[in-house]
Amino acid sequence: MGASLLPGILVVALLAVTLRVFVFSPLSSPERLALPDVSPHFASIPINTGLHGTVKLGVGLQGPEDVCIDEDGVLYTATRDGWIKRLRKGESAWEDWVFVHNSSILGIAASRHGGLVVCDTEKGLLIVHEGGASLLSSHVGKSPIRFADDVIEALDGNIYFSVASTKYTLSNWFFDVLEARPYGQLLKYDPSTKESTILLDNLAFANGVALSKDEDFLVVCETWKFRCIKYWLKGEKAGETEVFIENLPGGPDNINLAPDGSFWIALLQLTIQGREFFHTSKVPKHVIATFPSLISKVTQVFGRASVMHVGADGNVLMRHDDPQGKVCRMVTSAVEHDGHLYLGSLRNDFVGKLPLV
Ligand SMILES: [Ca+2]
Ligand SMILES: [Ca+2]
Repeated sequence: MGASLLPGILVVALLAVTLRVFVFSPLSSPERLALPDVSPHFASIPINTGLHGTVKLGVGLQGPEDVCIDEDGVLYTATRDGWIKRLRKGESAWEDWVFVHNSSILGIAASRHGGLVVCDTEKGLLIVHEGGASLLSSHVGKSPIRFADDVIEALDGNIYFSVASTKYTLSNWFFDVLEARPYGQLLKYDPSTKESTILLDNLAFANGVALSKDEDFLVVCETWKFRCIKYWLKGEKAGETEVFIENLPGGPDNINLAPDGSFWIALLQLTIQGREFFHTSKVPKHVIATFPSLISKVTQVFGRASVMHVGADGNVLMRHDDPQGKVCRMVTSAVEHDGHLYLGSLRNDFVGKLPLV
């Protein structure tokens, strides 16, 4: 009797799961994701354990996604508890600097006029000074700015920032990767008009933004296209785009200019070898989006950490990895300063400091 009931129960359970997946999946018509070719360019620079030499600056920080350093060498990060924290030169303890409001802060950049420009994934673009935070830009046209991700200020005062997704939010960002439809934007805030405008639309999860040393171009990362785009600001090609680097061995998160004009790009591991079908087939995408606890089972996005050092010409110079996430997990930002790399992460409880030798 019991044995004869079993197939029926299994069929009902299977139907219930199928129904749940297709009725409750938050994705609309996901696309198959084109995974990067394993380029010989990267094969010549093998995965290593270079990030194992990372020293932890402070523990107990909640997901310090981005880091930046001001003219005086003060290190800043924004943590999930709503604080912008800072670490002065020679000190060992992080100071609560300005309370913003909640866990929604991502990219930060030092402003030449003092303070920081800050991406708030719920409110838009903020300026943060000693006295507190105020809103610089909340709308582009009539649309509210949501999921601002990374920001950089140019010498002329213009502020460039990315919107990762106009559809999804920080808490369900991986749905944007699974849906694989481009909802990202590159925006420009002009302080003379106090308005934001769209420079580039239909980007694949627009993430890190960095200016070149001469500010003649900027680079914006497209996380799930495994590439970064160059957007010309000056010269004959002003307003045009071209590929800066592609087929990256991970999804680029934040990008930062190094003192010598090269760039550091933090990479997210969006796949696990052998489980690529979760990105290339449509049904598994709906399954993961319905049961998000599966994300860590089919990606190493929260585990392995990688940063790439790339020249101003887009050629790879070096990489540093923590393949098992032993010391650093999910590094989201790498900033070079004074012979060291400072590492932010949504998953670590410290900012990393890696000597560059
Ligand atoms: Ca930044
Ligand atoms: Ca980011």
